[in-house]
Amino acid sequence: MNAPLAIERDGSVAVIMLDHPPVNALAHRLRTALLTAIERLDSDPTVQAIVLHGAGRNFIAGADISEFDQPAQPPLLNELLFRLESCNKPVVAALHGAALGGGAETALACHYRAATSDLKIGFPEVTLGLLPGAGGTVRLPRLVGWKASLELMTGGKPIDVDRATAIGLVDRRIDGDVRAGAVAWARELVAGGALPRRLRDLGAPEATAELFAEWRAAMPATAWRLPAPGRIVDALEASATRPFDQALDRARELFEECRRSSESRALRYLFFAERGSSLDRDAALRVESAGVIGAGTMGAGIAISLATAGLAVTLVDSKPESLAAGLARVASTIEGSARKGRMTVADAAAAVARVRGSGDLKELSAVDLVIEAAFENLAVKRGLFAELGELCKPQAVLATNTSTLDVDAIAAASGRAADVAGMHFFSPANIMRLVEIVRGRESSRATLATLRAVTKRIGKIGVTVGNCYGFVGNCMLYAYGREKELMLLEGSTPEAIDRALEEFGMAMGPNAVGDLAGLDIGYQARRQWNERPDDPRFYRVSDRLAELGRYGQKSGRGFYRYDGSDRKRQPDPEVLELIRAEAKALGVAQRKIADSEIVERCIYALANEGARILEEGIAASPADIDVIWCNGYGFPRHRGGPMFHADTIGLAIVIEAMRRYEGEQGPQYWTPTPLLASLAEREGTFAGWQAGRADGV
Ligand code: T1G
Repeated sequence: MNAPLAIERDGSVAVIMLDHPPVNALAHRLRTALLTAIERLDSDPTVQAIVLHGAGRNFIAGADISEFDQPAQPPLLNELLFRLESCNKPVVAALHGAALGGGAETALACHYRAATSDLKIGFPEVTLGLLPGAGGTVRLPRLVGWKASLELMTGGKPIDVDRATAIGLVDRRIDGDVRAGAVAWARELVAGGALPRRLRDLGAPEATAELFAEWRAAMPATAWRLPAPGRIVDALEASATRPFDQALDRARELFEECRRSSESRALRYLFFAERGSSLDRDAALRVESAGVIGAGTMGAGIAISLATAGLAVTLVDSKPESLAAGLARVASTIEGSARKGRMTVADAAAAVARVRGSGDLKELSAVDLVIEAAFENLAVKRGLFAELGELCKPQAVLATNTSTLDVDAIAAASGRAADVAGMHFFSPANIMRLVEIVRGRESSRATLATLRAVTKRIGKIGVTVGNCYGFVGNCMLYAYGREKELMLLEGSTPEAIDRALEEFGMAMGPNAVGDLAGLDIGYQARRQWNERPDDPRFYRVSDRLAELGRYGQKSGRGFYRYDGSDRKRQPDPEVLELIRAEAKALGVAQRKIADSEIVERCIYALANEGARILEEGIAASPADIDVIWCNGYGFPRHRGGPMFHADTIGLAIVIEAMRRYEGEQGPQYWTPTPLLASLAEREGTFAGWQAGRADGV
């Protein structure tokens, strides 16, 4: 294993070049080597200044997140940064790429900070349920003040070099070779007799007594569901009211409280789960051009994602008016991103220019990748893939965006099934991060690796899943939705169910989601499902609403009314009457249903269905299921996903509740999946089961 850093001399300036792939995370071995290097250079009389720089694309991506579940090993980052800041000669941070979390705190412990244009500096700890625990809460306010510190740390979003320079976090922008620029600057500093500038020597800026109380009051209610945001404010407040070292001690205490929380464990679990299995880069084919078939909402969204990531895109639609509308949507959406500051105007113009329209499939003969997003009908898709199989070049990968149809049936029509797989985007495709990559029976390794690589390149999370009805996400959605539909008939209401699940942390309750997606869409899909349970109560209310033309937001009425100018959902007495009438017709007894039952039945139904999907090999791991539900269905990230959550509750407790519902509801839906039952029996967890499989146990 190579050394995690190297010392390079440039005359009287010594450069510490961190080299700890893939992102220079401050793992134990890097901290140890860095401490040794600092002590050596600080005591070397021939060294007049030190530059700290990172090899690769990043400065330092932060502490090593994987170390937080193990006992901390000295030197702790706090100690290391105290020693770095204590150097008796100027230390210049040469920043590029990511300088995040502990990486930003390391930059703060340096005396001077230079950065290139690709800098992304910030404090994302809050997204991991943590807080900056290595001095950031004490040093940062001394440099940029309280408001910027509160924004950066409770928001967690990195900033670029211009913003960092504007607030004083970066002293000097260097375009081009930041290492060389920093070395030249270090020489200037030495020549000018500049001394080390230590933030710990500065007093904390004045803070009004109300500042932190006002900040707390302004934080959204959802921020208080997590341990970190409030504790970040506490840590910063301690910096305003206590001497440096005591404030640092307080920050460490608060950090430890966060680190031990189940929310932080869940968020750190997801961080690695979302980076999943290896990208199999060696097998991936090169993709620089793509064709998208179908210029509707999904096709345009997919085209936007591809073009924004730098791919040349040919958007094909046989209807000129649909194509024109699709191209207009692509342009307006990308230009809108520039207006919102998400990309530069120049980048937006370049992305729009990368998308061209055509009415002729033959224009796709030379593209590297085709993504079909045509009408959700098997005959239509099979016809298209038969043509694509003929006209596309041999190395092209052919993907279908189907959400419910059999990928194998579509692949077979192409005559080259090895080149075909599913690429199930979630709507809106340019926003939602999740893509289910559906493995067909004959999908080759190259095809799957190529789709994984393209998904990563367009900034999304690709999860490879098996080919069954609804794949993983929508298959589990039926179990979740089934329970809420049954509880409507049993006496609950759309607003009670949505409120209970939103309080649990779901981004949106299932009835509101149905109204958003369109109740007609679900209605059509259920008609095509040949394994639909033989139960007249199954999605009875959703079906009745769709049959009445109450499709949801698009028709102004669904589970809710959307009359107001703000289009906010309003309870609708007519819906309650309809539900009661259906319940009466079905002979379903009415009762009051507690929030706890609503959450248990919907969430445990997910875990049980997830266990079945694992047993059948449709999902490769519980973590894949959790990534799908947290990125495609709004499952609360601080609970880790349905499988992680079930582990956290305890499978024995989950099974006990399921047995209770089995007694009340009957065995049709509540018989525990054998895997779940056996794990509960031996007090196991889904995570432990997966680890055992990984070890080949
Ligand atoms: N620790 C451990 N591994 C990390 C890591 C980290 N901080 N960051 C990335 N990796 C791994 C990742 O798992 C993947 O591994 C590979 O690097 C490439 O990652 C003390 C408490 C830097 C913007 O939250 O945001 O510091 O899959 O695919 O798209 O107070 O990684 O290859 O095996 O994301 O180019 C705070 C997290 C930590 C930053 C690069 N820092 N990382 O994006 O690559 S807490 C963060 C990122 C902390 C201090 C506090 C991104 C990136 P594998 P990738 P990328």
